Amino acid sequence: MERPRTIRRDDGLWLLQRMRLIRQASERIARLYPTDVMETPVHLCIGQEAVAVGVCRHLTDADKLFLGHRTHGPALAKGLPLPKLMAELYGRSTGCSHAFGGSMHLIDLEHGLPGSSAIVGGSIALGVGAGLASKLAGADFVGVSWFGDAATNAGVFHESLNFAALQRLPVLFVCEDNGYSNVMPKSAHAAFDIPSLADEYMTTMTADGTDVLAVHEQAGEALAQIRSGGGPVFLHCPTKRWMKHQGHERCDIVGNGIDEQRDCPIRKLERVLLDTHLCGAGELEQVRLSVEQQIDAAIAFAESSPFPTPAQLEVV
Ligand SMILES: Cc1ncc(C[n+]2csc(CCOP(=O)(O)OP(=O)(O)O)c2C)c(N)n1
Repeated sequence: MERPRTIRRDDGLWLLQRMRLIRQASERIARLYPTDVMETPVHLCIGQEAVAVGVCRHLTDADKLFLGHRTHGPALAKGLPLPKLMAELYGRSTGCSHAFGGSMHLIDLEHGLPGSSAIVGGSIALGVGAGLASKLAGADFVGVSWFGDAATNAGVFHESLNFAALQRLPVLFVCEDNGYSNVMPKSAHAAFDIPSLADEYMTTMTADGTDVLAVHEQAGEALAQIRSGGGPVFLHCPTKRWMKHQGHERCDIVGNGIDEQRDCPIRKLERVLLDTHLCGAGELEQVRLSVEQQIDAAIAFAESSPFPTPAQLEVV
């Protein structure tokens, strides 16, 4: 389907700012990581920013987002303050999980991030639980289960989709499908087509996960259906992971099909903003510079924060 190439200026700028925040923070983490200042493994999402940002533009602080191991992008898109993320990576007590979580266990209750799971597939039932809680309480928040393509192999995936569909729960399932489980291609780990299988259970939509306008549009439709009581929706977003599965290096899988010029979600959005005269080149550069300043400040905050003490283990 042909995607719209226009967007409201406030939406366009928000999407650009958040994607730049995720991209530039990730690039900075990649540069710092080999110096051993971070007390945690990191799974970066460079190239995948459009999925996080396009979905989270439609979420409120009340909506509960459950993540897996590749957390930084969706957490920042949902509203986790960058200084609290950086401090967590640096293992400092001012981190969002008081340094007891690390990159894969980010918590920010104020912004609807109750927790994440390093167990592949572990986030899926948690989003369903939040959807069930919302329904039972007569509340209007949505549970969001966020996972990669490999998580669809887990038994809990099928149980969760089945239960959410039967109970018509307010749940959005987001499959950020980068085509790999670590270095294993999808053809070697899934004997099924993910959206076809999900479609057996519920309304299923697919959006190009390198195109933030496509994700933004489909996620908007999905959440409108969910919020109006129409039951759960599965959003499948094929995308590209530019980095190795874990750590600071670029992905070197032969035949991974990545073209950083063609596939860059930020370049794609900037082109639309320029072509539609919503922004000028100077303004785009201002966004980039302002994000660099935010990153500098976040790192200074992390570096100047204390490490946790053993006594803090008992009070958090
Ligand atoms: C149950 C379980 N099995 C294996 C692992 C090791 N592991 C960590 S990440 C990963 C790949 C996950 O791929 P996917 O779910 O597609 O997410 P992506 O890393 O591509 O974002 C694996 C196998 C794990 N953490 N949990």
